[in-house]
Amino acid sequence: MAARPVLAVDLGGTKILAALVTGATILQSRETATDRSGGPEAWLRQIGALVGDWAGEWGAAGITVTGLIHGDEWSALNPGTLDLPARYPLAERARALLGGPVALANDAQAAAWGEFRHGAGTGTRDMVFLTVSTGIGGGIVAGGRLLAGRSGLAGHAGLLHPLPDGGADLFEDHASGRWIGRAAGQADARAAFAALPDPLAEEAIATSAMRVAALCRNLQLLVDPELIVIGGGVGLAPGYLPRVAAALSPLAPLYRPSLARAALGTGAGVIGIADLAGKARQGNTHMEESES
Ligand code: ADP
Ligand code: BMX
Repeated sequence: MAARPVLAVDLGGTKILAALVTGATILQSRETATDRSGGPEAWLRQIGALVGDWAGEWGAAGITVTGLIHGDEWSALNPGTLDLPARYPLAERARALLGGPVALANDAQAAAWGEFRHGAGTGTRDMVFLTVSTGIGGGIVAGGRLLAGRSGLAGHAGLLHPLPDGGADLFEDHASGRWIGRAAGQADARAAFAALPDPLAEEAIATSAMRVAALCRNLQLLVDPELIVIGGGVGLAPGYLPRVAAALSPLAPLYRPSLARAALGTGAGVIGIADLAGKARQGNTHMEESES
């Protein structure tokens, strides 16, 4: 008998997306705005309200979140992206909410896995995924394995320090969707894109794209992936990826990243965590599994 779908949730700094997923197919999905001033209990209640009437329709569950997943615990690394208490016991609370084990992963790592398994990264062995969204997240697949790293940090490109003497400054605070909204004098990045060709919006979006291009260049030197896949609300917005690509075009081929738009679009995270949760259901609880 075919396995039942996986209940997959992607909790970001701006939106919560819940879906029933089989393989690369999103059978149903629902979305709500993240209650940014609430806390983890409020966000779990939001998830409960989104998925409550799907009870009985799924056979495994996974939640992917902005922030650090280390074992069973969830912490913010940049509270500006989403503020939550350190070492929140997400595995235990999610299990209580959904009534069974719940696979967990960072949102960009899960999206990297989704794009590798079913999206733009199919057929590669080494790829990097970047989400340009509320913050900027990253995930690395190397040799067909999703890297979590020693503590779950692997791929956290948005937390790079932009300048050696920049103190606590973080890269994403100079390029993310939150930054674009502020720099463009708009409510958020979506409004900045809608305001184009307003010069302030144009400058903010172009500057973000130029900085993300520099990030891609550095990632190429560190990982030398076959592909850098770009997703997230800003990364997928019309005109953003072409601006990043244009900034990279003068580079010599050795250093120039191959860019691709996330083929799974905004569904990369839920498709990735669904795959990881499906592996866990089969008794393969190790989250950094190779494709086989
Ligand atoms: P999350 O960060 O919760 O995963 P998103 O990937 O949607 O959510 O990223 C949110 C950011 O993307 C916000 O800054 C938002 O304004 C921006 N954004 C969302 N949709 C669009 C769009 N269609 N065009 C431009 N920017 C968008
Ligand atoms: C931040 C960090 C990452 C996350 C990335 C993208 C927090 C709360 N989040 O760098 O873990 O992957 O933002 O998150 O520290 P998003 O909400 O923009 O998708």
